[in-house]
Amino acid sequence: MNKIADSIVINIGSLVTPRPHVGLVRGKKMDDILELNDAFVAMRNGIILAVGTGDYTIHQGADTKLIDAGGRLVGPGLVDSHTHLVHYGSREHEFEKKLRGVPYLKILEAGGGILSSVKMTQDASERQLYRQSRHSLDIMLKHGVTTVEGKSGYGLFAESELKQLRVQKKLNETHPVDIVSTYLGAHALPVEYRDRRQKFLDHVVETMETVKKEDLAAFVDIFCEKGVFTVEESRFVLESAKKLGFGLKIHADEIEALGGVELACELGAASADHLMVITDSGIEALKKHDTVANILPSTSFNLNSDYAPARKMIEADLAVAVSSDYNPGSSPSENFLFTLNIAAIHLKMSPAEILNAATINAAHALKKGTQIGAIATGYDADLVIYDAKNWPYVLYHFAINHVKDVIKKGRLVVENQTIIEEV
Ligand code: IZC
Ligand code: ZN
Repeated sequence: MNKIADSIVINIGSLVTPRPHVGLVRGKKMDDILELNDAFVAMRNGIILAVGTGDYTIHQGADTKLIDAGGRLVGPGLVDSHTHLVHYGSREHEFEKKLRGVPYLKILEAGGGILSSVKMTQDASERQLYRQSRHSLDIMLKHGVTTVEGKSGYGLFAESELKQLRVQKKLNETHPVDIVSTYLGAHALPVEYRDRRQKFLDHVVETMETVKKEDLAAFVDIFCEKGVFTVEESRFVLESAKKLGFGLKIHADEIEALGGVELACELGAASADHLMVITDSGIEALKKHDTVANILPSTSFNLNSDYAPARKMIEADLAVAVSSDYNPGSSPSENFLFTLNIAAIHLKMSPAEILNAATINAAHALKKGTQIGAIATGYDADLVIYDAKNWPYVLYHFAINHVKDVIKKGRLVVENQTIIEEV
């Protein structure tokens, strides 16, 4: 086998990664990562060729480019596995209402919340959506995110749902960050369908068929929540998605626990997301399945609400991921590192647990755990060089962007906090 690299990151003071080729990382094992000092990463054709310590020269040929990490920290590209990336406008007009204590679901019930973003997104052109979302992706990349999941759900009806997903496809093709798309037509019930719920769900399933035909999404998701969609409605949508060959996700136990987590496990969903008010029965179900428990602590921070019981979940041997939930309502920030700061302070997760949660387990939540989420031979060469000496420092020194450089599929795309290469 050819051992000569296109490029090698050298002089890595501390390299941190989930242990290579471990699969989904559950329970106690989440507190274990691999740390190498004086390390290098050799890359060829966008893939990691070798990871080691000391002498790297067996991988060096006449044309090999050396990237000097200057003794800094290097980790895997971060995977943000739950966002509502593509939407138009923002919701600061509801911010004061929220601060005065009006609950999230009350704002939605009054036709605001998700439904105000729906109106803005329906009215926006593809170009407007592309520009706003591209700006968000730039911020994410500069904060170390190299793969992001993005949901539709601000169109509700076929035309604008497909518009969102097409914009996302174009972004995926034209931006260094990889985007995994999820169809979330069942994000809210349009006001005009309040007395015809099943009719709307039929429309969601019909749209799903077009999404499949045009290959616009890998996953289907639903907002299973009191006042939004019931468990039975979720079953109808997710079973239809499964028949069409989609991977499954669910928004569950965010405000009230209805049984969405148990449903996700029964149907073999890749992840169940939110879980702020998860019950013992939900934890039992996740224990027996490979459905990833995807926690979104920025949302708890922003809504000033409960945090998912991460410690209890890890003690129960679950596989936990952490995501930003970036969206214009409950989590309006693309700063994934800040999400990880919150995971440390409020979820009380250890630095090692957070690294596994934001890389390999997040990758498994996207069914990509054998391709991204670790610095290991054969994985995509997605790396972050931090202006820091060690990983705990990044979590401790909060609300700061410690990312210096980002390498995506072997190419330097962020240098000194500036995006230098487009696709
Ligand atoms: O726009 O409020 N929770 N969906 C479910 C969201 C939050 C996004 C939003
Ligand atoms: Zn969400």
